[in-house]
Amino acid sequence: MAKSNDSFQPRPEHKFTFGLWTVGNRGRDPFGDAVRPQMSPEDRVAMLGEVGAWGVNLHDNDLVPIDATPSERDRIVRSFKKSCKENGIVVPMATVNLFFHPVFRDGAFTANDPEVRAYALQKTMQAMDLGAELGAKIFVLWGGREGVETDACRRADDAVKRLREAINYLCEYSMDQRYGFKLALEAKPNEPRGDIYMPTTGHYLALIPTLDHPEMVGVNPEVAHETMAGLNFMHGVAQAWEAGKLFHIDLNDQYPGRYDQDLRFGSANIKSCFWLVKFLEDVGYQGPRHFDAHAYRTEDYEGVKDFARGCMRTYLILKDKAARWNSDKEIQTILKEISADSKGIPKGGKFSKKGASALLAHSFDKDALMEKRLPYERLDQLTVDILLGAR
Ligand code: GLT
Ligand code: MN
Ligand code: MN
Repeated sequence: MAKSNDSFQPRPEHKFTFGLWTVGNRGRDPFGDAVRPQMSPEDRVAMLGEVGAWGVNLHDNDLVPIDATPSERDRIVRSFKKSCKENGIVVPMATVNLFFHPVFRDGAFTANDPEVRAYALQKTMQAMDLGAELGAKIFVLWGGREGVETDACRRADDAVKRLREAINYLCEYSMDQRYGFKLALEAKPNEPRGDIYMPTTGHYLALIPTLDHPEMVGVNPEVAHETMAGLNFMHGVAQAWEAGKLFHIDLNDQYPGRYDQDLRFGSANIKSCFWLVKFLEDVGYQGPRHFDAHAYRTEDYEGVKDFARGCMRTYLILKDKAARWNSDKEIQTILKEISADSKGIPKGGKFSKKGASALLAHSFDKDALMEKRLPYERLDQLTVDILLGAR
């Protein structure tokens, strides 16, 4: 119920995480150069500690440059671990960058050149080594370059087969090394490719049961990506949750029909973000709340802190609103009424011959059914009242 503003302070149990690439984002876009200076990974970790985050996630090359020697790598990792420890920051998730280097111009696991595919596997295994060393248990795969501008380049079902083969391989590697990773697959419909394979979370949910180790693999849905596809994000999340596949989540915000904006959580569609937070809290999602977003290009690093604090604060405000919604008497009464049971009517449920005969024999009073009110206007307005602080 009504809580003091202190309840909007992030605490470790909220499991708020940020990508190293998010707070370190320098504001480069396809048309303009960086607006913020480079910040070391150690300083980014210190910033996350300062704003009250619980953890940091990273791609291999957010930390270790792609051409680092083994001894450079070890030195970098040592220093990073030290700064995580000093700032009380954990690393729950790691991932691999298979999109930045030009070698991935035709994709990584789905590229036509078998040598590129092999390099992508090697790079991912090394990123898994790095993640495991930092204590990560979730490994995200976002196939940003796995797509096409022209479908002349390959058969789309061959791409699916190549992707499956790569994921199977990586599951075996994780088991062989006893890393205990759960793989979380992240969908996106387009950008940077014209079309990306596995454009939505639903596509990945359909791929997973066809893998050799489906129990190891789930999804990492991102608000912005499903919104770009014009979908109801929470519905996708709910389906993933119901299937036991919500291994991770990328929170941010996005206006539909635009480039991938990765806006501060809750800055564009408060109402959809509310339903999302309410869903996650209602079902008791225990994974990290990861913000894959970045500050406006107009900000300096003080503004990046405002951005990071804002993501967490909005989540906690919406969590509080969800608790108010759940304990609102009028809302609860409406909810009870709209799904009230009419006694003595045969139902569907689990099939039985007897039940089916009873159902077939029953005569339904459609007019009476139409008399039952469905006051969704009122229900929605009550939601809006709560969100706008009028209730
Ligand atoms: C990149 C992308 C994100 C992915 C990251 C993981 S990298 O920033 O836009 O959506 O989650 O590879
Ligand atoms: Mn993401
Ligand atoms: Mn994004």
